[in-house]
This record gives sequence, structure tokens and C-alpha cells, in this order.
Amino acid sequence: MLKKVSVESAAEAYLELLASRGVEYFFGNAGTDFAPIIEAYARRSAQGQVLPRPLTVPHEITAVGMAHGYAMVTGRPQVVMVHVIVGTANALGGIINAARAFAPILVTAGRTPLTEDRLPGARNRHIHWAQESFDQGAMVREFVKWDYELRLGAQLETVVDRALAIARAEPQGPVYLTLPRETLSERLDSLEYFDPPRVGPPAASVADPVAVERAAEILAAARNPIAIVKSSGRDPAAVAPLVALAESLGMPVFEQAATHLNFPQDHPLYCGGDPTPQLAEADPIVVVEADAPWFPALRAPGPETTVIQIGHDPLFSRYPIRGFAVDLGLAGAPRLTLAALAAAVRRRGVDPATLDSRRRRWEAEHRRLADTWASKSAAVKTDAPIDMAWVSRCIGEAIDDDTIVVNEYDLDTTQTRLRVPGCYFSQSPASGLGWGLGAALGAKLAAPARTVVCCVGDGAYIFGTPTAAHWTASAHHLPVLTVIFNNRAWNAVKRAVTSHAPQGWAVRTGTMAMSELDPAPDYELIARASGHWAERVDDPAVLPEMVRQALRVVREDRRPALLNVICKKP
Ligand SMILES: Cc1ncc(C[n+]2csc(CCOP(=O)(O)OP(=O)(O)O)c2C)c(N)n1
Repeated sequence: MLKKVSVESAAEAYLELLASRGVEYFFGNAGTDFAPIIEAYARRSAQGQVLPRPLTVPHEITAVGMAHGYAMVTGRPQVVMVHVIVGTANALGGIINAARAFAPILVTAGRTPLTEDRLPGARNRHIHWAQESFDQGAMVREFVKWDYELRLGAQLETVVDRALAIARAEPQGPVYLTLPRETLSERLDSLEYFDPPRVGPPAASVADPVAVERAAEILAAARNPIAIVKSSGRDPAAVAPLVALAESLGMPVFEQAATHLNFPQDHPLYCGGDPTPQLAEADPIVVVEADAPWFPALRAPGPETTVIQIGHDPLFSRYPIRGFAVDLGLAGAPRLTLAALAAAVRRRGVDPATLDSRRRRWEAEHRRLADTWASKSAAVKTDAPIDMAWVSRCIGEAIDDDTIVVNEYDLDTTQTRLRVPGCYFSQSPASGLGWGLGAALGAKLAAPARTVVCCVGDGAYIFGTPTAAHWTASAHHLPVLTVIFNNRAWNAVKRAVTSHAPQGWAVRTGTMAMSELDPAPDYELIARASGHWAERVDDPAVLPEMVRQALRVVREDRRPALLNVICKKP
């Protein structure tokens, strides 16, 4: 249906379009380029139009993280606007994270005014000359699905719909739009647009039925199939079909650096995060949305092992190099492919004795692993400084099925019992640090009725621009619980040194430059400065109660909370 509204400027028409396309939030980190947008907001607000809600976010790392967090919970892109080239530079780490995590975001940036006089919006500040680049989109082009510069108000509907549709089309991802000040300032009397839009993302696709049958044939006849999964839970509806496939085969499911809840941790076929001991024996291996299912330099399956890869893009074609075998690639929405495959396996049937013995074997392995994991935290529960396994166990036991966990580095998921689709998010495969604090705020914005717990290392916390994140949590009433696993080090860097040169100088002398975060500030004071409830915890005995209390604060007082947990130093 065609709709016509009265507006004064292209900026106002742009906001009207975003609102009509279901964009609820406009995460803004403003500069002089925002003037026409802020002016348009004032007019819309005077008319009682609130959407898309403008949220001030005082660092781009936080702003992009929030849009990422919102998208990962809802699947829907929101808008981030940053300040010209400099804001884009600060946003880039978050854009790279979103690209590799397939998070749809409409990232926009002002563009310095094109003209030096005459036109409305023309340059009138000293920065307007130095803030121009030859090709602003080039800065982000490798990591967005599409970029463009809005040139005329008359293009708005096409450009906005195209941007949003491309961001939402699978594999999803960020897109980038620059908005010159003159274009936003262009006078328009009215905007005529289709509502609902005429351009949307294509429907989900499913792999070729012949290929699905071939995979089912291989799997039904297999001796020792295993699955390795990383991020198919990005679509919560893909969890049940993976369970169905695993059950139809008595097939264990391993995760590899999981970024989502892909398979319920309490399912008897869930076998944890380390498939390496099984690689030599497994055949076939079903890889589901996993960019690096094993590390060939360390251990790989045998040369004859059949590898079936399932995912939106089993080749990960945006990665320059990735050599994992794809003997059979089933491209399409994993929820559809997995369901089709499970049905095809069921139709063929698996020899009942094989199914039974396989199931018993892997269920026993599941129980063995669960016992090992429980013993791991039980053995260290009184250690001081606190062991990260104990922190993880305390969090795992205190949260409920309605909790969303955002984990940037140190929550040990062997200590949790996560089982609800859409309840767990870990950092992007690109691992640009600083994602967690913002992503947790975006998740809370997307799911205000759910509890959101953000687990970060002290390193990840600092990268997450905490003053900006805490300010945002307070200003926009987003009661998230942040738990800092504070080991006063970048342990990931230390581990890399140890695995690189196990008997080398650094290990032998205990000298690891550039990996210490001592002396540590009192992080809880940073949070208190923004009015958060925040405590430091040194004593492992009080930790369970402190976690429960912090959860009460975010749930009942609806106040952001933070625990600075002093952990063992590596
Ligand atoms: C933007 C960015 N810079 C540097 C790194 C490299 N890096 C990976 S993990 C890590 C340390 C993280 O420290 P912390 O959050 O304290 O967790 P820990 O390693 O101590 O468990 C660093 C510096 C990165 N991933 N991203």
C-alpha cells in the first residue's frame, strides 16, 4: 500500500522510513554530521513520533556492540550512526565482529559536507576539510555485505529497503551507508513509500533433496558418525532439528568454540567442546556452521574421513583461506537442512542394534564428562584466589532458563547447564575484544523481561570501553549483571606463548612481556561511578551468595550490577 506523509527534509524522510521498516533503535554517536538528523528528530518528537528511538551511546565500540546484541537476540537489524571517518574507524572492530558472526546491522556514518558553500548543509566547521576521505566506504568494504552513499532524497526508499534486505538476507551481516550532510538537509515536502516494503530478504533456502538423500545414506550406514558445531544456534529454531538428527543416529554432538547454544548441554548426546580425541576414529563428520572444526596443525581426521558440511555457506567464502574438506556441502538454512536430513535418516532407518550400542556409548561418555566437569569445580571451590571454574559453576547454578548469557572469554561452559535455544552468545569468531559489554546491553534492550549476565575477562572489560558501557546502562535503564573474571592478565596471550614454544625462553624464565594487567584498578569503582551496584569478591565461600544477590539487584531493583571476582593469576 502506498503511504504519503509530510516531511521537511530528507533526514526526516529517512527516519520515517526506518520506523516504518521496524527499526526500533538508532544507536548514535554524534558529531557535526548529525545536525540534520537531530533537527529531524526534534520535529518528529514534536509530532509524537518516537521511533526509531534515538539512544546516545558514547563510544562506537559500545554502539556497534549493542546493535550486534540486539540483532543476535531478535534477528533484526537496528541502526548505528557514527561520526564520519573517525567514528567509522572506531566502529570497525565491531563491524568485523558482526561480519564474522553474521549479525545484521545497518551501520551508517555521516559524511563530511561535500560542498564548501551555497548548499544547505555545506561546510561550516574547521574539521569539514580534514574529515573527508577519497572513499569512505573503502574503510569497511571488506567486512560489510554492501555499502553505498545516499545521493538524493528521491533514492531513500530504494536505498533503505535495499540496505535492510541485504543485511537480513542469509548469511546475514552488516551493511554500511554514508549520509552526506547536504543530502540529509535536502528539502522535501512529503515522502511517498510502500508500507509494507516491496523489497525484502529472500525466503530461507534448503539444500538440494538429492544431496540430502546422499548425506542420509552415508549417515545411516555409518559406523561412527559425530557432529561438530559452532554457531547453528544463531537460529534458535535450528536446535531442535540438530537434536532430531543426533537422536536418529545416536550421534554425539561436539562443539568447537561455540558462539551460541547449538545443542542442549543436558542432552545425553551432548559431548562438550573438544572433539579432538574422536577425530581419528570418527567417520563421517558432520560439520554444522563451524568455520574451524579442528586445527589441522594439531590433530585432524584421517585422510579418508567423509566430511559433510552444513551451513548457509559451507565454504565460508568470505574467508581467504579455509581448507577443510567439504565432501558434501549442504548449503541453506541449517534448520531446514537438518530437519530434512533427520527425516531422511529416519525414513532409511538405522540398524537398531548399532543405534542402541552407539547411543549407550555416547550417553556414558556424556555422563563421564559431566562428572569430570563437576569434579573440576568441586576440587577448586575453596581455592583463593578464586578459580575460574568455580566462578563459572556459581554462575551456572544461579541462572535460570530465562537468562541470556553473553560471554566474552572466561565463562567456562563445562560448568553451566545451558539448554534453552537463544540463551547463550559468545564472541564473534573474529574475536575483536570489547564486544561483550555492549552486546549484553543490546541483548537487554531486545529482551527486557529476561535476565542478562555478561561474563568478561578483565582484559575484555577494559576493551569494552567500560565508562561508556556503564553510562549507557544507567542512562538507558538497562540492568545487566556484569561479572569480571579478573586474573590481572591476558591469559590468552600467555597460552599462545606456551603453545608456541612449550620449552622456550618465556616459559622457562616465566618472563612473558605484554601479557600482564597488574596493577589492577578497583573495577567495581568504575561501575559505582555510574550508580551501579558493584562489589569486589575475593572469598570463594561467599561467591555463590554474591552472585545470587547481584541477580536480585538486576531483577528486582532493576539496577545494573557488577561483580569484580579476583581470580587466580596465570
Ligand atoms: C581488539 C583486540 N585486541 C587484541 C586481541 C588479542 N587478545 C585475544 S584474548 C586477549 C586477552 C583477553 O584478556 P582477558 O579478557 O582478561 O581474558 P584472559 O585471556 O585473561 O582469559 C587478547 C589481548 C583481540 N582479540 N582483540
